Amino acid sequence: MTPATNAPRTLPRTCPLCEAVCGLEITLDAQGHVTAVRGDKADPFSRGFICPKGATLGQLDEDPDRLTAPMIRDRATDTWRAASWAEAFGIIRERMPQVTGAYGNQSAGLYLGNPNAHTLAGALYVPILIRALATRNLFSASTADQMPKQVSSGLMFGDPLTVAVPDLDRTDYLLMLGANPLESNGSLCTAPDFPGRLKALQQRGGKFVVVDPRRTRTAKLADEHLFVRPGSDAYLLFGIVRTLFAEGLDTVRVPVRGLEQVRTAAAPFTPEVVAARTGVPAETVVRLARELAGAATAAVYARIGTCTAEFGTVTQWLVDVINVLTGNLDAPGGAMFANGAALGIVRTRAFRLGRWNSRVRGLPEAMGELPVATLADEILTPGDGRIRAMVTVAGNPVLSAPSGPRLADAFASLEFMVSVDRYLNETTRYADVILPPPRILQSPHYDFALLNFAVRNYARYSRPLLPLGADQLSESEIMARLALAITGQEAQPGVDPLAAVDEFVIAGTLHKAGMADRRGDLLGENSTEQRIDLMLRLGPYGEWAAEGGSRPQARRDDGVGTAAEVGAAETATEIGAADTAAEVGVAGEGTRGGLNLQVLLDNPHGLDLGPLRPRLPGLLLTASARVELAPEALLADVARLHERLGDDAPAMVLVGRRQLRSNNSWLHNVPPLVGGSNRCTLHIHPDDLNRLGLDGHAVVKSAAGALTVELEPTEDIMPGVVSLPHGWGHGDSEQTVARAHAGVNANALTDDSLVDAPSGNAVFNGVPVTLTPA
Ligand SMILES: Nc1nc2c(c(=O)[nH]1)N[C@H]1C(S)=C(S)[C@@H](COP(=O)(O)OP(=O)(O)OC[C@H]3O[C@@H](n4cnc5c(=O)[nH]c(N)nc54)[C@H](O)[C@@H]3O)O[C@H]1N2
Ligand SMILES: Nc1nc2c(c(=O)[nH]1)N[C@H]1C(S)=C(S)[C@@H](COP(=O)(O)OP(=O)(O)OC[C@H]3O[C@@H](n4cnc5c(=O)[nH]c(N)nc54)[C@H](O)[C@@H]3O)O[C@H]1N2
Ligand code: SF4
Ligand SMILES: [Mo]
Repeated sequence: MTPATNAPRTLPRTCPLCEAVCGLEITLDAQGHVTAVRGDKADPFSRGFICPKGATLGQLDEDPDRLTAPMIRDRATDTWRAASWAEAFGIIRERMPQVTGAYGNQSAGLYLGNPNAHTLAGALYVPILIRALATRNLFSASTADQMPKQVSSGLMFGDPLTVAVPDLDRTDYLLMLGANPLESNGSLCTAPDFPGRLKALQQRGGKFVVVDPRRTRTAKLADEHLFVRPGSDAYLLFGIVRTLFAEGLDTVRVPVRGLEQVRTAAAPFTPEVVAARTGVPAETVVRLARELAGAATAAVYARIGTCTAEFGTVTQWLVDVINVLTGNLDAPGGAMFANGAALGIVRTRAFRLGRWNSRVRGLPEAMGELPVATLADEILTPGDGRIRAMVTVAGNPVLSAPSGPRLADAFASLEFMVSVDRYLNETTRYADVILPPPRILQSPHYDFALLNFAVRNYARYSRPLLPLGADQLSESEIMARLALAITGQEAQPGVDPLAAVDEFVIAGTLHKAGMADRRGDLLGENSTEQRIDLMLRLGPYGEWAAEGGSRPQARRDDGVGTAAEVGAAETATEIGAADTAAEVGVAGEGTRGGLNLQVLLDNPHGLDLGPLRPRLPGLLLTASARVELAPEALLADVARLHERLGDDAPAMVLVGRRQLRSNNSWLHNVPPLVGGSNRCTLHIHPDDLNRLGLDGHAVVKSAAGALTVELEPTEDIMPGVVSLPHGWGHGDSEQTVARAHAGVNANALTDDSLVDAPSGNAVFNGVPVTLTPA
């Protein structure tokens, strides 16, 4: 049971702050205040690892500036007051239907931020909100992040959630581009203690190479670091692909289609040609190809530095092309597919891209979402289908989306806006109503999304460590009530709206699995837990795996999908609710059966489910039942990539950087996390500093905007490149600590008119800028 606040105690709980999913041990005093946070040594996956953010989770959770009651803004005076839940939902129930009644469903927009990939509410209850809004104007942080990887995976494997991760603990050779896991702790590669895992790779005689325009902490640990010109990774990878073919080093071990088209596409990108564009010498390109092919096992891994770039999707595609050509896709020590324990969406049809397009710029839909880079256009451009009301959930796009200040103007012009958020911040300040979730430690936790991208199969469930207060709603219940309110409905007396959602999903899922009579078997102290129990039982390690939804037939049936996806528009952020379906038959392959909620409750420090196992071809959802090595949508962009070869490189370009003690925009109010090295400065090479006659501060100008920034000269960046962290710019914030360490909004410089063509993803890296003395 969820413990009552009574005595000092130490309890295990998963850290919800980043993709490393570390197990923590949290000590609470009798009043429920956090007195200590340590890494959980008994967790078989994270084995006691913790970072400075996890260690200060208590301070974050009890931040005096966090919102503890719903807030309502008076538009006339632009002032806020605390309100009851009844009043807050009452306003939404009145105003939202007025807007959608007058202008139609498309006049409502939804933006889902990053923490939705970490919260249970984001995974299980955001789908009901999406369904209630019934709008195509659906946006998320995914298109400022990993959408290129999902699009390339969708096109190659038939499912955008079938994302290959490096088999970190077994690989002999890792080529890592545009990632800095020593500070980020890893992404689309769930690996607690990523630094320790990299050191272990080296200790067992392996090698890892980092490609980054900055000499990061990860680059310093690496056996080799290569500077690369921002935005040019696709050229580098094509140079490797071409070399693999030219030297007969290609060893394809999985069923593929399109090998000859890839060979043809790669032909123009000789090591010499790509060297000129990337800054990586031709002989190094050749050597990388030989090393990748020659290593007993090898993996290429490319993350956000390469996603948020103009050729993001082509780059992500080439990563997996190399993994295929070197025989390392789906092989131990190579790039493999995790198998999360909770069954989610059972997809039955191959991924399709661009089923519809955005109204203003005609940008393609991907996974049911439109690019956040066109959100401001959709709000500001008059015409039918214009967005006039927004809901944001756990997002701060004014600081995180390209052309952030333009988005702020757009939000200011809305007729109505609701935000679900812990803080009154740069985005939520434009809302009419803010609905705050309770404390982190009052929320249950299961990583529905991230465990599908883990380097080991693993599961861990944490019950809330503290009960809800009388005046609090769980974030799950906020979603259920919000879904009702935006459609003008009110919870019926005596009906629990959250339980009603759960019953609907449970009944549908059981029916689909032909197990309608098993409702009474589900464990859990509430309907949310019963849903989790059902997802675990039907998942690949589950008690009911052989009987229910994860039978092979589930893949081939009528395309309706399980009720676990009821209401789930197929969004990337809903990766939470979704496992890739393909769990199919895995329970029969000697994995641990019998999993249910009780097993996880009995193992509160987490349960190891073994190393990654080969999953092809069963996982493939492509019509050809092969890996599509040369998707047409990507070959079209290769033509564009080729045309760009001749372009003059801009003299100075901007890239981002993540900081160990930040988390995008929202941890800057925790005193131990700001100051010292965690400041918003522009890294610049001393040669550039001198050449441009700069000192102290400079004005940085791009096509989108200008900022005055503090300069921090460092040899650890390529000449011709400057780097500014994102998530800062808290000058007007109500968060007192953050305001004192305000910094500037890097996304005042990034340009929402630029996107990666196939995925519509934002471009944050390689932005042309000029610098002048301040
Ligand atoms: N401490 C901390 N951890 C975080 C976050 C945080 O804000 N702070 N954010 C979380 C989130 S939301 C995510 S998505 C993950 C991201 O995790 P990572 O993908 O590891 O992200 P970064 O640390 O930003 O590393 C990206 C690297 O790409 C480099 N880069 C920039 N442009 C290029 C380019 O054109 N080519 C190449 N090859 N490299 C380039 C940058 O210099 C940078 O070192 O981190 C998560 N973890
Ligand atoms: N220039 C540049 N821009 C970038 C990036 C970059 O590398 N460079 N990285 C991009 C990436 S990878 C990402 S993921 C995006 C992030 O983009 P966003 O998700 O829009 O931004 P965050 O700063 O993560 O905002 C998270 C919000 O959620 C709130 N929050 C925290 N916990 C909870 C919770 O439990 N429930 C609710 N309801 N709210 C909560 C916080 O208060 C905050 O307002 O930024 C992108 N922007
Ligand atoms: S690495 Fe990530 S998950 Fe682990 S303690 Fe730090 S913030 Fe939490
Ligand atoms: Mo992200």
